Amino acid sequence: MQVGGIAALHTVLPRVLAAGDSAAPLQLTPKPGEVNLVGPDFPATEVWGYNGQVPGVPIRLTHGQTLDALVTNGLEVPTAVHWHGIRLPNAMDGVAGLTQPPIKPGDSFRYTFTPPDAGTFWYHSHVNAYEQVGRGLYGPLIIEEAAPPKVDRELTWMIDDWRLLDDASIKNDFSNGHDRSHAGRIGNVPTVNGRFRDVIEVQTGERIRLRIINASNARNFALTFTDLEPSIIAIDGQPVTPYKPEAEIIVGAAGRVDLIIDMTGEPESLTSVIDNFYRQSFDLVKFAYQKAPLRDQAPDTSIALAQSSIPEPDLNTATTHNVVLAGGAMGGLQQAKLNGEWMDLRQIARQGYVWAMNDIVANKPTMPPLVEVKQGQSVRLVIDNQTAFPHPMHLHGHHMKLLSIDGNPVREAHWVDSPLVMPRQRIEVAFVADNPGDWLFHCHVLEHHVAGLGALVSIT
Ligand SMILES: [Cu+2]
Repeated sequence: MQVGGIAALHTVLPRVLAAGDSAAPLQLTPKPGEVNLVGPDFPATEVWGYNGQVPGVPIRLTHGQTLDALVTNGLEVPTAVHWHGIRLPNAMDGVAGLTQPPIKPGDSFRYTFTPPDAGTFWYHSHVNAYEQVGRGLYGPLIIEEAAPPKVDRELTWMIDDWRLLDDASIKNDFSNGHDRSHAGRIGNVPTVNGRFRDVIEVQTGERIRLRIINASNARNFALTFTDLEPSIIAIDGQPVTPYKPEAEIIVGAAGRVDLIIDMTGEPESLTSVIDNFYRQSFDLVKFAYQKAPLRDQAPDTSIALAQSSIPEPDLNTATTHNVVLAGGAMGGLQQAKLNGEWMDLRQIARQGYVWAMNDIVANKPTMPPLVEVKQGQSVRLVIDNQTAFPHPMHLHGHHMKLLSIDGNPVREAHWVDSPLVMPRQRIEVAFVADNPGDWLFHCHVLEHHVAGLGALVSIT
């Protein structure tokens, strides 16, 4: 293994600042492109990407800066952009058919908002997302803290997996019946920033901040860093008291984790980052240490982020809503309501749906709300996964405080926007419904969402 300079440019996403209050808007064009995902022995893969790249053009702002993006649709199908995890005005949320009309081919839509929180976020298509995200329409959205922890280097990893044929082309079987009713579209080529089995150069003694963003349609990750001991400093973009996890680091579909890693390996050694969420574990990526160490000992500066300013829910006055996730293969769902009519599962499945939330199958963006509250009300959701599959449950426009799992309080209640609810698990979250509008609440396994696992939270 030849280990050269420290550059490793392909893993350090270039810095692109969206225009603030002065210049022209950032031009964001979803369009076809070609990316070599698998490596030099394979042809490039035809993808859809923002400005033709995968991941899409990186957007970095400093906290308080306004995002101003002009999205011009360079595809032959309608699209829209959702800014995942940002507490933004409803009209900017990018859910076609709910918060805006779809952007037709050749048309433009201008998104402007000022993200209220620093952190690690992402943006992605929200029109036929199971196909558009699956073809590569996603990018990182980083809001920098005013005073971030001091590190030697910052890396952003957008992790994804692709279902590719032998010629490295994308298998065109989006949202097939099996994916809808089982674990979603799990691919055969996991990538980091659009590269399979990448090797990232590091230096002994180096301190790295690693922002991991899971852009997969369906794949969840459980990562170990072999002999390294990363500290988790943020989950879903929001700060947590730094801690070293005892087990794997779970990054569910759509989830994010920020880590501080002190590179403690020997010069010229290799360290694997291993996933073992599913039965077969694999090396996602490798670190390759350079010959020259950077320093002997890890720095002793603080790695904690400033606390978030999201309003705390009042659990004494919160309204409680039970949310039962049901359906899918081996789920035992007998019947549910589709278009307001009770039907048995066979009738529902004939129309392509297999999941229900509180017995209701989501089949269009506008539906009677699952939760309807006045602005400012504290809301507690008890999410009960009665299915045989994990579901990352994403609430738009808000962060929710994760309080308990199966009745046991979590070690530190923390903010989430896409908590992964494991099979037969029950989690409790709470939030202040302070952002008016109709917001999607849905499973971020994109095949599950299109097969009925979604609902609306309406705040007036
Ligand atoms: Cu799901």
